[in-house]
Amino acid sequence: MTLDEFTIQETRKFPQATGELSALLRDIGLASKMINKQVLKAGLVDILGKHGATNVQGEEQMKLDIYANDTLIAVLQNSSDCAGIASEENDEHVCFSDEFSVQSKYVVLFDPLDGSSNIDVNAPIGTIFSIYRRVSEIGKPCTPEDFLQPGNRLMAAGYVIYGSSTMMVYATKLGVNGFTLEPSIGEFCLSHPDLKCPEKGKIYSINQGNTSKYDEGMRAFLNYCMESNKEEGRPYGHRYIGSMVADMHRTLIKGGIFMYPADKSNPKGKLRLQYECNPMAFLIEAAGGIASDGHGRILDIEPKELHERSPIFIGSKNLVNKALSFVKEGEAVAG
Ligand code: FDP
Repeated sequence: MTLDEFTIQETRKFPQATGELSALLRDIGLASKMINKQVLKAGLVDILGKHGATNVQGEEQMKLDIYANDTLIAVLQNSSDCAGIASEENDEHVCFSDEFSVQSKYVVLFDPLDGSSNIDVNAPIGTIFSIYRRVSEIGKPCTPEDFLQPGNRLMAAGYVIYGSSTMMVYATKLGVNGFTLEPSIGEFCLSHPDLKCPEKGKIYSINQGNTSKYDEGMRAFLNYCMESNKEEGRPYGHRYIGSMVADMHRTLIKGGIFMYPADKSNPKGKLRLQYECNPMAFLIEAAGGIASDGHGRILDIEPKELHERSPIFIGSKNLVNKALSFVKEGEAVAG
């Protein structure tokens, strides 16, 4: 079953549905096929490497980042299926003010090419997206409030991973499904129906090189993961690609925990709430896992600004709960 066929079937479950959400998922699928084409030949053409400009986060933009960003914006604007977008690569949101787009009830947020420091070394990278129902008046241009909604109001979210194969995985409240790109027909085909994150995981994923910058609780949890305990199957395996989409894809399929906690240099963590943490939290919760910032549910955070960051602990219930108990204990000891 192709992505298009699947989204149409899902829409039929809701007689009142207009098909707009399905259309948006298909648009994102189309844009990601275009991005995938460039990613595949990145080493052959002059598209690999740095662009020279710096984005709003102060990071150097890569050429492929810019291509991915422009492609998503162009596809979503041309289709008139959404009222506006916000991108990790743009300072402000963009409203689509043509007569059809303003009638749409949705806005889309995306990180066009996440894990971009992996581009030059041929490691997996990805696109992360979120779809919200707008809170502004339909028929008028979208407003900043449309993009500052908590994750618990998401309608759909997901990612595309450009890895050994290209996959699109997305979640709605109905569940999580994965589609693999079949290159000979250029279609995403349902390959991983009704994905569930294993309740018990045995893999921890974190930039362990930052250990000296973590607080007591975090360091104690890492020691717990590394300690031997036959009955509990420890030490746990450590895997870290350094590309959130790739680390999360493994966490979803195999179970485990992915963490980017606060540390001395990044008191709010590194990852962006609206572009990375919320969509992944929505997806992992829909798959039966949990996601916290160390104190509460990621999805319940009220965003204050478009590019804010959040610590994240996400994945299988057993490991996330265990990590949170260590973090809390560490905070209690520190007073
Ligand atoms: P990148 O800087 O390569 O774009 O948010 C960006 C991100 O990658 C995530 O994809 C990844 O999980 C994280 O940063 C890696 O950060 P560290 O290099 O600090 O581990």
